[in-house]
Amino acid sequence: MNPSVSPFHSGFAAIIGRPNVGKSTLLNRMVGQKIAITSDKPQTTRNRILGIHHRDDGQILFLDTPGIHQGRGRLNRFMVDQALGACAEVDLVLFMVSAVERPGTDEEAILKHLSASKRPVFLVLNKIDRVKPEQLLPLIRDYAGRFPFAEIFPVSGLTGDGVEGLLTAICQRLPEGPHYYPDDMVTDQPERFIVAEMVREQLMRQTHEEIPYGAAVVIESFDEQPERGLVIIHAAIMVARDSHKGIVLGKGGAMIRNIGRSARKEIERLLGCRIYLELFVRVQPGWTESDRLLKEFGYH
Ligand SMILES: Nc1nc2c(ncn2[C@@H]2O[C@H](COP(=O)(O)OP(=O)(O)OP(=O)(O)O)[C@@H](O)[C@H]2O)c(=O)[nH]1
Ligand SMILES: [Mg+2]
Repeated sequence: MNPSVSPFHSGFAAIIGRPNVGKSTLLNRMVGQKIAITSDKPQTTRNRILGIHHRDDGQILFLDTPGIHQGRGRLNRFMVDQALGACAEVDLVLFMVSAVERPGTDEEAILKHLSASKRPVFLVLNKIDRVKPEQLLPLIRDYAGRFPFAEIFPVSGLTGDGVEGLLTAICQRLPEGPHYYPDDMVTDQPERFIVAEMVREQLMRQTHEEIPYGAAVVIESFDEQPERGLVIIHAAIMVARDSHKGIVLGKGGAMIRNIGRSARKEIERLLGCRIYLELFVRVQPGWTESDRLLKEFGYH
């Protein structure tokens, strides 16, 4: 970092939007490291996740949030509260939409909330790699007619197109401020949390229908053995029904072995050492509606 650059800008930017528009993919790109899990299924992210972008002229503290949706139940309510609550605590809101779809009632509802929050809002039109340039302009006009966006950025979190310009503009909008975090820190999430998320990512990616939505992952032990260059992790996959247990285990244990193998590779990349990962499945009927269990599984 170049200490002679001044002034230094720093502050918070929340990324909000419907599920599956690409918020976590963009967060990972802006942070330069995978800290948030992603999948092609909606409602992948469940917690607010801090990701830090460092640059010579500033530090941007991003809050990735769960997709805002109409789902009922306590877990869903927790997720939407996380997202809407984030808007109240930041300097800037990035409202992300998919360039592939027209705005719908979900977008309208979110914009209504943003009108009340009084923060400057950037429109981030994501997935532009999937549309022709001539399709973008009408969409931009449509959104610009619905809300007084401070700025509008077409980007692709997948290819990185447009992301540098977005980062520069965000930094310029932030107030002058200190280095809140050391230069080598990309998130404040504990390693155990990210590890549990990486197991859950594979559940999101490899299981179907209601199973990933009724699953949570709890790290039961995390035993670092630096002399062997090894971390031994025991994690429990909580499922909502007896019938889900057999599906997560798979025929002869094939499914849980695949989940474990894929998660282990990601965790080894994250922690930079060998991992021994042991997975179990436990049935916890109705956990998504129990305040006590939601809290126990990290949703509080
Ligand atoms: N083509 C394309 N796909 C993208 C882009 N960004 C994200 N995706 C894909 O969109 C899907 C959803 O991405 P996520 O980053 O998990 O979306 P999210 O908004 O965080 O979703 P929730 O956490 O469920 O709210 C994944 O399959 C991504 O690979 C993009 O710029 N272009
Ligand atoms: Mg997400």
